[in-house]
Amino acid sequence: MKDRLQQLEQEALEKVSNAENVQGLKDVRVEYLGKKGPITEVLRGMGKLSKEERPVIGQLANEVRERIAQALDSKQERMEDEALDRQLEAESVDVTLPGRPVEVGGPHILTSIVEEIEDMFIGMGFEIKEGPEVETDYYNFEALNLPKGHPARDMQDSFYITEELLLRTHTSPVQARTMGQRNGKEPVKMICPGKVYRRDTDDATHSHQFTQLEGLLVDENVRMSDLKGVLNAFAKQMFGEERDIRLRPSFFPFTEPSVEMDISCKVCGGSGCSVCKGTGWIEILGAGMVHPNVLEMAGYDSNVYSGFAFGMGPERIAMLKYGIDDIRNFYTNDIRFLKQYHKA
Ligand code: 2NL
Repeated sequence: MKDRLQQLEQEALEKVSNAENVQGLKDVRVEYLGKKGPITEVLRGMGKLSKEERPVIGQLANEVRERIAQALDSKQERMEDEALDRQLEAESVDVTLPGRPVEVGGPHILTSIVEEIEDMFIGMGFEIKEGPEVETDYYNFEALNLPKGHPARDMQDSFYITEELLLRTHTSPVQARTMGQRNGKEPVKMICPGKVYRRDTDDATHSHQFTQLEGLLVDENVRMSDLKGVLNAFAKQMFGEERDIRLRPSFFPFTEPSVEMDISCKVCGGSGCSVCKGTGWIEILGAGMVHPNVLEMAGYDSNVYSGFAFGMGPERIAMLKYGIDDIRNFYTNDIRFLKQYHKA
C-alpha cells in the first residue's frame, strides 16, 4: 500500500510538471484526485487493513493527496500569471510613440474681415447689432420704403417661407427694428453685419448667400458731410492712408439722396490700370441719407431727425483687399485657400 501510494505520488507529480497547459492540469487532477481515481480507491480499500496499518496508510494517503493538490494549484497559478503577463504585454500602450498631429484652425477670412470692420466702427462710437435671418415682409421691405409691387420685391429675388416670411435679402431690417425701439427720439449709431440671401445663380461674383454689413446713424442735424467723414475714415483705415474717396450719385429706395463710394485704385494710385478698368477708382459701398418715409415709419419726426446709412459686402471688401477673384472661394472651404488668411 505504502509503495503504491508513493508510486502514485511520483507519477502524478511528474505529470503535473509535464503538463503544458491548464487543460492538461485539469486532466491530471481528475485522473489522480477524482472520485474514481487511484487514491480514492486506496482509501476505499482501507477496511481490509489491520487496525495498526489503517491510521498510517490513511495519513499517508491524505498527505499524498494534499501534495498532489498543492503541486496542481501552484502550477495552475503560475500558468495563469504567465497568461496574464502575456496578455498585458500584448495590450500595452507605448507612451513613447509620437502623437498624431492636431490641425490648428483659425478664424474664417470673412469673420476676420467683419471683425476688423467692426473694430473700426466701434472706435467711432457705433454699436454692433444682430437680428433674425428669417424676416417678416414688413421689416425686410415695407419699413424700408419698398411697398408691395416694388420691382426689388420680385419673388425671383428672394427665398420665401410663406407670403409674409422670407430669408432676409439685406441686413437693413435689423436697423428698421432698432430704430423702432427708440421711441421716435433716442439716437441710433449702429452697424449690423450678418448673412443675407437672394435668389440668384451662383457665379464668380454672385452667391445666393452672402454677407452684408450696414451702418446707420440717426440723430438731430445729421448731414451728408457726417456720412462723408465717417466713410473717409473707414476707407483710409481699411485700405491705407493714401486712399482718396469720391461719392457718385446713385439710387436706393431707402435713401435720398443716394450715393456710391469709390476709393482711389491702390494698384495704380489713380492713373488707371486693369484692376480699376482704366478709371482710377474702385467701387466699395453704397450709402445715402435715410429716406424720410423710413424715418417716419420707425416713429421719428423727419422734420427734426435725419440720418445716414451705408451698406457694404465684406466679401467684396476682402476680394479687393487681397486680390481674390472668385466669391465661391469663401464658401467652398478649400483649406488651402482659407489657410492663406490665418494670422500668425
Ligand atoms: C449696398 C448698398 C445700402 C442702406 C444700404 C439703409 C438702411 C436703412 C435705412 C436706409 Cl434702415 N438705408 N441701408 C443704404 C444705402 C445703401 O447698401 O451696396 N450694399 C451692399
